[in-house]
Parts: sequence; structure tokens; C-alpha cells
Amino acid sequence: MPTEASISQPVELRSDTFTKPTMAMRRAMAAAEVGDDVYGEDPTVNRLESRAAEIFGREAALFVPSGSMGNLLAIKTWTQPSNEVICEERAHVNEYEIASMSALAGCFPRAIPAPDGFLSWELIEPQIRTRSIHNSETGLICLENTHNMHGGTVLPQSVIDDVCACAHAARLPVHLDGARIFNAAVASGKSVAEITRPFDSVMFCLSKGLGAPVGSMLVGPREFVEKARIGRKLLGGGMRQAGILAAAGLIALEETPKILHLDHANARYLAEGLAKIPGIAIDPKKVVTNIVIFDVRATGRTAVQFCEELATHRVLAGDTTKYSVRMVTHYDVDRAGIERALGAVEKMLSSRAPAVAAR
Ligand code: TLP
Repeated sequence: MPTEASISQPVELRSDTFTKPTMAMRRAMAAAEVGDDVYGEDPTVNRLESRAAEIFGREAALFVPSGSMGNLLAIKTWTQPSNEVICEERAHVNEYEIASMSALAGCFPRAIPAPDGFLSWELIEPQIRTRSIHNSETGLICLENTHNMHGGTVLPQSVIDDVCACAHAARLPVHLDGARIFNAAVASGKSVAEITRPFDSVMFCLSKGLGAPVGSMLVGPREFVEKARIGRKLLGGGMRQAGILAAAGLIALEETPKILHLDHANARYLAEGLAKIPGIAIDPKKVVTNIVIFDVRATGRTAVQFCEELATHRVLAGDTTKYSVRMVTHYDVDRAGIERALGAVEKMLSSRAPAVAAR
């Protein structure tokens, strides 16, 4: 039963980044043993880094303040200034990291559109550029799994295996933006180690659906991670008594993957409900993890208008393009919250469209 307090709160579907740390995380944070992590002396950060490396079957891991910094460090570590980074057009590294690969790593994104975000070797291969007097040379390939802006799609393992094998034959490293790799693992019934084995490096986030308040991890070979550790200091990301944060991260890593399937079931339920509402276009079968993206053009509203109006019904969502809206499920929204969201969308759309119709 929803409580009085939960009903007065808006239903927060803008992102799984809004998850609040659990009581167990808060207790662990209060009790965390700490030291100076820039000196490598924070025992809790060291434990988190070893455990992440172990879970991913890698030599080493680095705790970083954000997913964006993890991706940037991977790009900076694998490339030289003036290199190109091949990525999918709607990838987070291309669209949502304020061009950090250009501003701070000196790289150019060679962004390629791919259906469902499945960037295959057939799409990548013609875009590889070798050094010449005119060309910027390809230095890295970056994939994203799950693919956020394609609605949390899970990259087929055959695409991953093929891209990594062909890239390696062409002497190119492949980095994975695996911000939500645990969602991909749950959806595919495989372990994160199995899914990510062919990649040279992987970034994953503790602070999204896993629920930690702050932090992401970069995993890979020891030499790569030690270079990235220096890069982290260069960017001002050395974090001293970060064991306070790592303590929550350890719980996120061990405990939350066990309940991510609930977020996926809620996302599918939400998508099925939305599909029945006139004016909304979505194929619920494509919703396999915790991200629901739908088209609102036929409601006579832009995505921004849709979200602003929905917020007055105490349901929060985000726009991703002019006519598409994203809702992300997570452990702080239960089935009752999803029902409230569906009820609010239905109510809103049964009243007249706003005077300023979408053009
Ligand atoms: N994504 C955020 C926004 O920035 C869009 C969200 O709400 O989904 N890779 C992927 C695939 C991501 O979705 C995100 C965050 C990041 C990297 C960056 O992580 P942070 O926010 O920790 O820098």
C-alpha cells in the first residue's frame, strides 16, 4: 500500500540517477574505514576496486567520481590527441558528455547512426581511418550497453564479439560505456564478466540503478588502470577519504543487481500501459531493461510540453528529442508509482491538448 508520504512525493521517472542510498548503504557509509585514497591508502576504496575487478574478471579497477569521468579517462588513456573515436550517433559519449572527448582528450567523435544502437562491424569498418597527411587516425571504438537513448536496448553478444574481434585484428582497442551493464546482464541472463570479456576496458556506474549516491568504476588491464589513475588526478578527481562513498558502492555492487529485474518488469508494465493510451507510440516488446522511450507527437505536444504538463500531475519524465519522452524505472518507484504515472498520463491526455500545438 502506498503510504501518505509516498503519495505526496512526485513519481520520479526522470532517471535512475535519482535513486537514494538505502539504509544499509547509509549505515555502511557511517561505519566505513577510511584513509587517503590519493596515496592508495583507503582500505574501503581498495576493497571496492578489488571486488569490481574480481566480478568483471579483470586485473584492476579504478573508482571514479562519475561515469562521464570514467569514459573520458578511458578515451584519454587509449588515444592520442587528434585521434578519432568511433561511437554510435546517440551514444552518451557523443551526445551527453559536453564534448569532453574533444575539449579534454583532443579527440574527434566519428559518430555513426545504428538501428537500436547496435553498432555492428559492418557499420564501423568503412569509417575506420588510417593516418595520412589529411586524416585524423581512428584510435578507439566505443560501444554502449545498455544503450540509453535507444531505450535501454541490450547489445547482442554476437555484435560485441564480432566488433571486438575485428577491431583487435585491426589493432584498435574497444571501450564499453557500460553505465547500466548490470541491467544488460539481468536482461540477458549472463554475468557482467561474460558480456564484457572481449572489451579492452569497461566503465560502469554504481550511482544509477544500483543506487549508490556517487561513483563509477573503470576496469581493465593493470597498466591501463594505472595510467587512468594518473589521468584521474590530472582532472582533479583524486578523492582522499572516498571510503565513505566506496562503502555504499560495495553494497550497490553486491546487493542491487539481485533486484534489477523488478525495475525491468515495471518498465515493461509501464510501456504496455502507455501503448494503450491514444496519442502515444511505443512498442512495449522493445523495452527489455529499465528505460522507456515513447513518441508523443500525436498528442499535439512537444516532449518538453508533455513533461511540463505531466509534472503538474506530480509525475516527472524527461525529453530526449523534440517528440520523445523518457521514463526510467528504479528501486525508488514501485508498482503503485507506475500505476500513478499511467493514471496521470491518461488523465492529462483525456483533457484538451495545450493551445500551443506542437509543430
Ligand atoms: N546518463 C544520465 C544523463 O546524463 C543522460 C541519465 O540520466 O541517463 N553513460 C551512460 C550510458 C549514461 O546514461 C550516463 C548518465 C553516463 C555515461 C554518465 O554518467 P554520470 O552521470 O555519472 O557522469
